[in-house]
Amino acid sequence: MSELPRLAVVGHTNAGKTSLLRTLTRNAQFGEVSERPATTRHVEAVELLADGEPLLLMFDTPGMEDALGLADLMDELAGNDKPDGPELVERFLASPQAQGRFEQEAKVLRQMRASDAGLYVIDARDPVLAKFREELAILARCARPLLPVLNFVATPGHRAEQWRDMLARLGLHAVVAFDSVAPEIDGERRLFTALATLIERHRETLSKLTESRAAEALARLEAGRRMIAELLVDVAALRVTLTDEARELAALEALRGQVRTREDALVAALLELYGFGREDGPDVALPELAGRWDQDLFSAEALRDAGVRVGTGAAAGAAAGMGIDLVTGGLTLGAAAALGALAGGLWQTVSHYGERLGSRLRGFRELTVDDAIVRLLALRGQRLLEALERRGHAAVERVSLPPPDESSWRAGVLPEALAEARIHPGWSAMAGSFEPDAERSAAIIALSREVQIGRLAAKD
Ligand SMILES: Nc1nc2c(ncn2[C@@H]2O[C@H](COP(=O)(O)OP(=O)(O)O)[C@@H](O)[C@H]2O)c(=O)[nH]1
Ligand SMILES: [Mg+2]
Repeated sequence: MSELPRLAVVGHTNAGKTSLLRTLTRNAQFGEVSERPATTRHVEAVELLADGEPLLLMFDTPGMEDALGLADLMDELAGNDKPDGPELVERFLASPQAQGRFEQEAKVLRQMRASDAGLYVIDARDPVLAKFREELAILARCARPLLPVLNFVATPGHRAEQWRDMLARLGLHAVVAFDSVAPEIDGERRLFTALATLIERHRETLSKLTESRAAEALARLEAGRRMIAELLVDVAALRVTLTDEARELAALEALRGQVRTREDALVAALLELYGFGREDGPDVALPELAGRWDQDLFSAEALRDAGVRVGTGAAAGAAAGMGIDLVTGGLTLGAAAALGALAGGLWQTVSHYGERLGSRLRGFRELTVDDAIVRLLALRGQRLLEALERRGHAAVERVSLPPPDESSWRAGVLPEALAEARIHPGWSAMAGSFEPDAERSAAIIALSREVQIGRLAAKD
């Protein structure tokens, strides 16, 4: 195989160099990230893979800390014989100061010389100061193309425009905005496309990298949508027969527990799919989620906040999360509502209905999970998927869910595939009688197309 393109990631301390590499490699564990200055002291290499094949070699470098001091030294070293950029850089690297006071800077320049190009990472919140101009002037002496990357552009009050203006004045017109904590969906593509124009020699490799990583991203999203669809089928198909009257409350609770566990498994699987929290294991995957996710799936608040409307007749039952499917004709909606209330632990209601309920609940009954809960599961899954799509691996805060947006899941007719699942108890992987078949797979595929996130809105 031909030699890989080599890319030095350079810039001021704390600009987000290591963070950028975390996000590009989709590895939240890469390097060490900190708000303290100079956490990266050595050059660290990392490969960027596409389809398992390394296509780009990137180097994390220490921050440039004293550009003004180094500029003075270089002026001194230049003397009167006007060396060109690379000559002057070599002269500096051979000087004693390159082992001493400017050791960090020397590592950066050496890596620039050994690379095909540099990514110059900028904290776009910083005011455009003279020291940055000096830094860029020094880097330019390495005679390597430099692509400025504006980081922190998702932070309000950033100064991206001033930076673009300053960079243009220095002759740097190809500039990309890429926030490593909240990158735009096509941010990576734009970054590598710009890079490909700067490194002509490796244009093909870089476009291959861009294409296969875009394909991978799409495959990941499709897999995520299918995981959500599979959960919906599992839950919709699930039915539990109540045989022991004395234990129906326990059966309700057990069923709810099963559904909660199933949702936890989805969360863990999605986190793993997107390369988050993998090493933490599924047990602690949930605490990565902030805010609303803490709401219990079966709480009325969760339904209300997600905007799931519940028909008035079934309100009490739906709020408690269980619908009752009639197998024998003995139950009325009123009784269903009452049993729902019972599940919700409203004991006054129980005593109120008590006697009548008891006699009416006799015989075969089946518990299924209410449509409202299925809607809620779809909405929560969709929102998590959206959050993961937008999350960079440099992010250190817990996953927070985007605000809910309009969605077909909230109200209206549920997809046909769910109605199918309802009449196929064997389709639920949560049931003892699990019997997957081709129809189940087809239902999951059909359903996955109903799982929508912003990125797809324009396409599907
Ligand atoms: N909000 C936000 N924080 C970031 C971003 N990039 C880096 N950080 C944070 O800024 C700090 C410095 O980042 P780091 O990658 O260590 O910078 P480096 O010294 O250039 O390698 C860390 O606390 C990061 O979590 C970003 O795009 N947005
Ligand atoms: Mg670093």
